[in-house]
Amino acid sequence: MAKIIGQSLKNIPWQDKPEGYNMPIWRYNQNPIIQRNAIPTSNSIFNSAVVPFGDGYAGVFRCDSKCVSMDIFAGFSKDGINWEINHEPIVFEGDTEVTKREYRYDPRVCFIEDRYYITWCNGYHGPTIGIAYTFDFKTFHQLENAFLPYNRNGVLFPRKINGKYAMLSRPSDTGHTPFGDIFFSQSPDLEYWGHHRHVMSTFKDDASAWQSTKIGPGPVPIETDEGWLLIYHGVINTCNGFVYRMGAALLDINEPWKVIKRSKAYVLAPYELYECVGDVPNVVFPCATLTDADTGRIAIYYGCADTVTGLAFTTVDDMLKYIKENAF
Ligand code: BMA
Repeated sequence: MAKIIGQSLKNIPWQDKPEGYNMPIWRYNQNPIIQRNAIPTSNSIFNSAVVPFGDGYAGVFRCDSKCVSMDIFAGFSKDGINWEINHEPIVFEGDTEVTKREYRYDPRVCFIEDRYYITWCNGYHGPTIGIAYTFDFKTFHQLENAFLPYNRNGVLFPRKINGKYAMLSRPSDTGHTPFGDIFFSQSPDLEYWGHHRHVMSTFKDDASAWQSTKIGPGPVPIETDEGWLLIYHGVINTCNGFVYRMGAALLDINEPWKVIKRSKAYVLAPYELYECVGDVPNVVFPCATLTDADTGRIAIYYGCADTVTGLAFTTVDDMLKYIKENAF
């Protein structure tokens, strides 16, 4: 039995694996949990992140407006399934050069030490990684952008590693990025990032074609007694455009740029109608997990077809077994 190293979360959203199901991740049977028009101004609500907060949950949600302007909104839930999302986007305090909004999307939320950090794709003369923190999901303090443009998918580790804050990211371009590998960066203070290390690349041949165009980190990595469990997205370019699937890998606990094992088979792919049909078809895009260290349960929050938000379930044992069985 593998173990999650972390807190217990007795009220984690959960459904048992359906009888006879042979994939490591199964969907909530009432998906999608957040509809595209859950707030009055939204065209779509997807690629969003949640964390335990108080006796329930809080989250940061990507809501694209009916002008198709991308911004991030705070929200709250008692059960992790039914969400109340604020009708106004997050207002950040901080240096106005940095808080000046171009666009904001694809948030992640990570609790480190005493506060919640939000990272997101932040427009600053091109996409880069915005960072902010909050204690209460009411007041948000924005820090310096982590990198020069162009970068996307900045994902913090939930604790310092070798005395440094740590982040995964995916250097990119100004457009829809027809390339992309995952890198690891370290910082003494969450402002100055360096000691960059390559973590993993795409596969250019037939061995794992679903991740042949680009890959990017998804939810905050999950600490286990066998290494960091990383769930990520992988993309293939087809005659009808990009298809986004979910993959998984196990990273070394002290040197997370070293990949211990990586699955060549995807762990979740767009199969259901709400994943295959929407503003951008054929996209599953994971941005958050909730975990319960007592039971090994994992709840995954993911964007579906750039339109709605889905919930899915797995366990640390299911994931590690599948990664090992399907490793290169
Ligand atoms: C990526 C990001 C994601 C989006 C995905 C599919 O480049 O923009 O926000 O879900 O494309 O459109």
